[in-house]
Amino acid sequence: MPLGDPDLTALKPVVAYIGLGANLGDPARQVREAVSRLGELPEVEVLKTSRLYRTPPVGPPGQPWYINAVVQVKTRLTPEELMRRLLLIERQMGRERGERWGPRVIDLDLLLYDGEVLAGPELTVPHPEMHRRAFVLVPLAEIAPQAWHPVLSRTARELVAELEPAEVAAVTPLRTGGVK
Ligand code: 5RW
Ligand code: CA
Ligand code: CA
Repeated sequence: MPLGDPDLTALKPVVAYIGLGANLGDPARQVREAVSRLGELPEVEVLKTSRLYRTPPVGPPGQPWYINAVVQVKTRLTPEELMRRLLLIERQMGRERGERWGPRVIDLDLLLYDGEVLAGPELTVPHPEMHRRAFVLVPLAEIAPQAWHPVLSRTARELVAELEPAEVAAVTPLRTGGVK
């Protein structure tokens, strides 16, 4: 690579976790579509995908329930560049920026990146809210109970255990496709 080229990639592939959420339009369809678009990125391999969960909204009252999921990916992108790709997918899928924590067609959050702690102007990793949110931690613990929060020094499973039981219980797998 010529000297001075911006290097958009980490040196070696790392594991990262991405949270997905939607509560406008056809939320389950949009979450599946976003997982598919993530996997189609040449620099991103989707290793694991959680089930889809129905979750009560956190934020301004009166919005519809969400569908949430978490994926584990392998990537050579830096966290900043990965975040840029997430925002691009959001925009391509019609996300409009409205009220903070308001309803959305799709939301992609970088939760964890290779055990790193980042606090920059455009990106904070781990995601600053993830450890309090059952809609993040329950699907994360489903696919990676040992995933490590490098600031709190806790696993995903331990963080779930520290939530209010009623908040965990409200996060329920979407029933889909089966007979009965
Ligand atoms: C807040 C995203 C905290 C991640 C936000 C966080 C939601 C939600 C929001 C979601 C449910 C942005 N996003 N409520 N409220 N699901 N149930 O995806 F960790 S606001
Ligand atoms: Ca790919
Ligand atoms: Ca977001």
